[in-house]
Amino acid sequence: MTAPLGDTRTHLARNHAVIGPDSHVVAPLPGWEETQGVVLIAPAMGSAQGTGANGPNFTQYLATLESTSRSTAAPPGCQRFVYVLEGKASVGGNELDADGYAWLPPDQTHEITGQAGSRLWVHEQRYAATEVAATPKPCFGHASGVRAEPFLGDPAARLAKLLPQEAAFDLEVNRFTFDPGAALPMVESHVNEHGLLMLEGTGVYRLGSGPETHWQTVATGDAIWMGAFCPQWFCCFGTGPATYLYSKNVNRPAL
Ligand code: UGY
Ligand code: MN
Repeated sequence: MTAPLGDTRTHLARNHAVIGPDSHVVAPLPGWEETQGVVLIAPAMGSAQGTGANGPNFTQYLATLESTSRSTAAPPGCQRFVYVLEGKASVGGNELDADGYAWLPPDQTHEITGQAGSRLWVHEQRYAATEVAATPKPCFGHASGVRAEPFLGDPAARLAKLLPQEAAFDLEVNRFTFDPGAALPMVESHVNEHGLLMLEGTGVYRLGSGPETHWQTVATGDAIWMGAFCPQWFCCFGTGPATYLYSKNVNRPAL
């Protein structure tokens, strides 16, 4: 979806944001060698509002690889999740093709390289250690190997949780697929934040409440930040299914 000259689909609000591909500005990625990318979601979004509101507690970005691109670490104390959108990448010695993914624990050196033209979605977030479990070891998988379950009993809305459902993880990364006409069964509002990337299809997202309510048609490539308690609802429309990939902070006390 493009926007007319001087217009944009990008929308910033106090507790949510939509970043449309029409407003992407490609730049060298800090922490990566010879790699161009686009930061979709970052803590700086909070100050962009000028309201003193909290921004996101994580960063999500797109990386486009050259044959010489390389990264060896996330920022100190941060876990890293890498999802291959297109092409092939080698992450921590594991060869991943499209829809393959990797989770890397904080403060552990690793190497990421890949074929020229490959595109990665990267999520970085400070890891919150817990007394109940040790920090997990690196974890690798492919979306095709994860069973998608009906969401709250609806077989037309199917949720695949890519990371192990264990207390040691303070992060979920999920793939959510909706058939045309399928929707979230309610307007959710929860303490967890989300960072989302539309992988395929079209739909409408409702974000916020009251005078802040924003309805946005979304399509492949759109990114959305939903802050804590941001009311949220999605319905898929169009001729085919819609799938999005999203993060959720989990398993840690709210206080
Ligand atoms: O996991 C979730 O909270 C999910 N149901 N939210 C969403 O899709 N916006
Ligand atoms: Mn949610």
